[in-house]
Amino acid sequence: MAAMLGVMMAVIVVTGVSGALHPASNVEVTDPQTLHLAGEFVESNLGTAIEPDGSATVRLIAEQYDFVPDCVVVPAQTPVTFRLTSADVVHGFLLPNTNVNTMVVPGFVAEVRTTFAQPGEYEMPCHEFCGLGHHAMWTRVSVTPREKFADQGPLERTRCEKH
Ligand SMILES: [Cu+2]
Repeated sequence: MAAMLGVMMAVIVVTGVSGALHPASNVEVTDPQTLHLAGEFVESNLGTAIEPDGSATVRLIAEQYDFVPDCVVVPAQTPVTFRLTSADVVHGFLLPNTNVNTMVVPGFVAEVRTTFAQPGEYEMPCHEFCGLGHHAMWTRVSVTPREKFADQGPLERTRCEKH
C-alpha cells in the first residue's frame, strides 16, 4: 500500500515538474489587464481579417458574459484561424460538428484552425462554466459563401445579419 502511494506520488510530482519545465507547444501569453489598450486584441482589431495569403484570421475576446464581437462572419472553403483570449476567467469556444473546441484561458491565446466546407450558421454558448451569467453568454459564427464574402466591405464582415 505504502509503495503504491509512493509510486503515485512520484508520478504526480514527476509529471507536474516536467510539465512545468516543458509546457505544451505553441504557448502564447498575453496580459488580460491590458488587452483593450494595446496589441493584437484591441477592439479595432477584433473580428475577421483577411491575410495576404487569402486565409482568414478571427480574433475574439471572451469575457463575463459576452464574446467580443458577439458575431463574426467568415468565408467558406477558406482556411480560418481563430485566435481567442479571455479578459477575466476561463471560458470555452466550440463550434458543433467541426474541430473547433478550445478552452479560453486568461493570460493565454487559444488558436484553432479550421476550414468550413459549407456556408452555415453556428450558434453556441460558452461551454465552460464561468459564473452567474454563463447561460447567456453566446456567440455566433456566420459562414458565408466565398464569393459573397469577397464582395463585402470590412464593416459588413464584422456584422452579422440579424434574424
Ligand atoms: Cu461561460
